[in-house]
Amino acid sequence: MTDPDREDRMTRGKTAQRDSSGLEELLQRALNLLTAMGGESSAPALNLLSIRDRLVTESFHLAVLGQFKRGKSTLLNALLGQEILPTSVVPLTAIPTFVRWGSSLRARIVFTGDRPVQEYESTDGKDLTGFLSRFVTEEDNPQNSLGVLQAEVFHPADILARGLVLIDTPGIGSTYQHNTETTLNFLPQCDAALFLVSADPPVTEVELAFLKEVKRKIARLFFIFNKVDYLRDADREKALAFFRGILETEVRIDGKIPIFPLSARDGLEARLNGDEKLLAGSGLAKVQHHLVDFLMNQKSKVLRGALARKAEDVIAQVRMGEDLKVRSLQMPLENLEERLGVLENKIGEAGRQRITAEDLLRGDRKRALAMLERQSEKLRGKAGDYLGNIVSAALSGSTGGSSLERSARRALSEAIPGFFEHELGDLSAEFDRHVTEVLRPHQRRADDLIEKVRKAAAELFDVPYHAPESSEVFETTSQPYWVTHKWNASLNPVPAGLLDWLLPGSIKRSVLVKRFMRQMDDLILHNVENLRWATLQNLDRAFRLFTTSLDERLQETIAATQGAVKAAMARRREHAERTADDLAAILTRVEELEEVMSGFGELAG
Ligand SMILES: Nc1nc2c(ncn2[C@@H]2O[C@H](COP(=O)(O)OP(=O)(O)OP(=O)(O)O)[C@@H](O)[C@H]2O)c(=O)[nH]1
Ligand SMILES: [Mg+2]
Repeated sequence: MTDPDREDRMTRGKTAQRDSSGLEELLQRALNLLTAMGGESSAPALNLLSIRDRLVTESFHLAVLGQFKRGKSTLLNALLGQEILPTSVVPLTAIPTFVRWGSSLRARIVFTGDRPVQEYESTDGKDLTGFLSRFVTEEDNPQNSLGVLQAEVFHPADILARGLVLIDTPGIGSTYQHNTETTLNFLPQCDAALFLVSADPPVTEVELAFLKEVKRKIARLFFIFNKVDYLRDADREKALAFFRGILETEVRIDGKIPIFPLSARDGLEARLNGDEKLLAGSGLAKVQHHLVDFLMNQKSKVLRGALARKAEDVIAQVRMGEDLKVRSLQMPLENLEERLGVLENKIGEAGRQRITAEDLLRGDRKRALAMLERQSEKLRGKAGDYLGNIVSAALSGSTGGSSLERSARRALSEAIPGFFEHELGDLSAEFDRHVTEVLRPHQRRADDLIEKVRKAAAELFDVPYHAPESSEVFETTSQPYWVTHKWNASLNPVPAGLLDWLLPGSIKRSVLVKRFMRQMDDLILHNVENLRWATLQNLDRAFRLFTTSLDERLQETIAATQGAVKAAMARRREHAERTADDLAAILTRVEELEEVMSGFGELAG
C-alpha cells in the first residue's frame, strides 16, 4: 500500500536536497575558478565561503508553546517517535530544550558561569530522559537552582535532518511564574511556533494573554488543539469552533487559520508501535506533513534563493573586474589614463560622501543612546512600583522582626530575576526593531554609493553593468545585529538587620520598612544599570558592524574597478609582448564566469 502523503514528502525532500547540492556544486565551481585566477583568499572568495557556510549551517527554530500540561513535550516525543523529553501530570518542563539532528542519541547541558558542560550519550531513550530530567524539570531543578543556560538533545529522527530545530518550552500559567518568564524571554529566538491548546481545561485568560504576547513576537504561528481523544466527534467540532471564535474575537487572528486537531498521546503510541491506523486517527501525520515539512521547505527555498542571488552578485563583481581588464588591454594607453583619472575622481567623491554618511550615522547612534537612557529611567520607575508592591505586601504583616524581613527578602529575590529577564527581552526586541529601522536608510545610501562607483566604471570603460539584486539588508536578518542575553539578575544578599530586636515594636517596624525600601532601590539601580549596559553593548556592536561592513564593501568595489584597470595597465607596460595572450586567457575566464553567474541566476529564480 502506498501513502501519497509520504511519497509527496519524499519527493519534496529530494528536490530540496538536489537544489541545495546544486547550489553547493556551483559555489565550489565558482571557488575553483577564483583559485585558478589566483584569488583564493580574495574578498569575493571569502564571500562565497561564507555563503556556503550559511547554506550548510542554516537552521529553523520551531518552538512548541502553550499553557502548562497541554502536552507540548508529548507532542515533541511523538514527532521524534520516541519518548525522550520528560512528561508528567504536574507542571514539568522548566528549561527550553533544543532538539537538533545528530547521528546518535545524546544530550548536552550548558550552564551559566564556569560550570563545565555536561554531555550524556546513550542508545536507550529512557536513560537519556532520566539524565535530562535532572536538569530541565521543575521537580529536580526547582527555580533553575543548577543554573542551566541551555539544554540540547541530538536525535537521528528524519524530521530533524534538514536543519529543523524543535524546541520544547516551559508551560506558562502554572504556579511557577518564573517558567512563564523564561518562555516569554525566549520568544525572539523562534522562527515559528506551534501553539498548543486543549479541551481540558478549556482556554484560559492567562493563555489568551500569553497568546497576544506571542503574536507580537512570532510572525508564523500554527494552532494545535490537543487531547481530542477526550472528546466525542460531535463535541470535537463544537470545541474547535469555540476556540476558533475566541481566536478571532479576542486575539484578532484570522478565523480561517487552520487549527489541527490532535491526540499527541495516541500519536506517540502509534509511532512507538508502528500502528498506521492509530497514527492517521491521531492527527499527528497531518501536523507533521502540513506544518513541519511545509515550514522547512518554505524557509530553505527562500534561503537558497537569497544565497544564490548573493553569489551571483559576488561573481558579477569579479566578472566586472575581468571585463575592465579586457578593456584596459585593448584601449589606447592615453585614452585609458584619461578615463582612469575620471574614475579616480568618482572614487574620491564617494569617499567624501562616505564621511558625510558616517556623520549621519553618528547622529542616529547618539539618538539611540538617548532613547536607551529614557527607557532605563522609565524602567527604574516601573521596577520601583512593581517590586515596591511586592515588598509592601510581604511587609504588611502585623509584627516587625527578622522573620518578616526574611519573607520580604525572599519575595524580592524571587521577583527580581523574572521581572528583569522579561524587561530585557522586551527592551531587546524594541531596540532590535529600532536599529533595523534606523539603519535601513543608511543601508540604501551605502548601496547607492557603491553602485555609483561601479556604474561609473562600467560607463567609462564601456563594459556590461549588473545591478546587484541582493541588498545587504537581507544579510542582517540572518546575522542578527542583536544578541539576546540570558539575564543574570544582580541579587546582592540583602543584609539582615542587627538592631531590630533592640527597638520597640512600632519603631522597629518603621525602621525595617525604610531600610528595606532603601535596599530595594539599590537593587533596582544595580539591575537597571546591568540591563542598560547589556543593551548599550548590543547597540554599539550593531553600529560598528554596519560601518565596518560598509567600508569593506567600498574597498572591495574600488579593488574590483580601479584596481583591475591599474593592474592591467601595469602588466601591459611591463609585458607588452604578452598582451594578446593575456587577453585570450581573460576572455576564456569571462566566459566561465558568465556561465557560473547565470547558473546562480537560475537557482535564484
Ligand atoms: N489524553 C491525553 N493526554 C495527553 C495528550 N497529550 C499529553 N497528554 C498528557 O498530558 C500530561 C501533560 O503532558 P506533557 O507533555 O508533560 O505536557 P507539557 O505541556 O509539556 O507540560 P509542561 O512541561 O508542564 O508545560 C501528561 O500526562 C500526558 O500524558 C493527549 O493527546 N491526550
Ligand atoms: Mg513539558
